[in-house]
Amino acid sequence: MTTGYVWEEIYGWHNTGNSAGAAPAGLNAQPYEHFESADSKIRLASAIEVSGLSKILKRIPAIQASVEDISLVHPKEYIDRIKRDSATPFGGDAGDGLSPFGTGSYEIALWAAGGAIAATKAVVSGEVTNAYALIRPPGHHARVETGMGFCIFANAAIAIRYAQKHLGVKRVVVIDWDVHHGNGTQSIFYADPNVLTISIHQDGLFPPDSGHVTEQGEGAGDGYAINVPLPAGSGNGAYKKALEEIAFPAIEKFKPELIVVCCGFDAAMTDPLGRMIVTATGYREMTAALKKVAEKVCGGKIVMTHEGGYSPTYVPFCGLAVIETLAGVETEMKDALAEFWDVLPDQKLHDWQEERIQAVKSQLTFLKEVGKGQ
Ligand code: 9RB
Ligand code: ZN
Repeated sequence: MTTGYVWEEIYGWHNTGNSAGAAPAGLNAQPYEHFESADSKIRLASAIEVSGLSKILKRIPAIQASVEDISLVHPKEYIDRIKRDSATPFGGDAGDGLSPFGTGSYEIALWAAGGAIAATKAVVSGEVTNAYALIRPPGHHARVETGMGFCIFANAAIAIRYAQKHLGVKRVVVIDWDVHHGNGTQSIFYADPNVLTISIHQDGLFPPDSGHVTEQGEGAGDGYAINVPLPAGSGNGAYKKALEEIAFPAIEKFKPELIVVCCGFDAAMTDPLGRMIVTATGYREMTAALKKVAEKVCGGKIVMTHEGGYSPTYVPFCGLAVIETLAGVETEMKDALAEFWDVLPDQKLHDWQEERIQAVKSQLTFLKEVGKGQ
């Protein structure tokens, strides 16, 4: 069993510039770093080296995705616009005014999508059992015609379309446990019954008015989108329950050939953008449980693509926990905060969280309809 790992130094060079976090900086707010800076990613990559984990992983070199690859999801006009703005000294914005990028980010975004493709190729070919693509800029908010929410190209969706076109893969499940709704990925596959998208997110966080239980797909894809909006404050118990009650039965019913995880760490404690309290231990358990399901349905084939997660000090512990678990090892680099945060009373599943999960489950046509997805 081998775990693949993608990381390229150039991902750290994607420049989101100055803002006051996510808000614009100016006379109203003193300029500071943008939340989606390179810090949490660079520090995770560093922890992977210093812990010794990188010696156990199989390093997969990213490729730069071609325009043809990106065109599997995005129209030429959008790709051209990003290329043009990225070539200017000031860069541009991917589309929603919240997704700034600097000079050269077009090429870096090609490397990010190509990192997801390379990881997918390695898993599908059997070169590795599973893989983690630590890529940047993120992708799960990017829609066909536009970037949004710090995302430029839809990395995971592009890799899935690539696998369908070139690698003989047909049926894929995307599970998105970033704290925000995976709206971009969902919209790309909304009418597609071959890709089941599952997003577990903080209810109503971002994008606004998105990720409701009622969004379940359309046309031939009706039933093949699942949304689990959890109340703010959810922790390890609620996330574990959402996986066990909804995501895992859906995966077992759908029987994918490959599972793609849009892996954000912004549902973690101390994330500045999320209000959840998942710990590194929680991420470790979620990954271990998912691995078991994947072994049952698709030979353990899991590709994870990195999404959000903005705590520079805690993301490394969470990322290590996930990648160690994918690889079936534990390093000596331990979450120093586990003794405080794993035992918070709110890590236990609360009644209102369980009620929400059961209410979501009861509304999902995919889990209701016998025979669908077979
Ligand atoms: C602003 C708004 C946000 C808030 C959160 C994200 C998270 C992305 C992520 C992106 C943009 C709105 C500043 C709405 O981590 N995805 O995984 N921006 N939010 N209006 N305004 C003015
Ligand atoms: Zn996020």
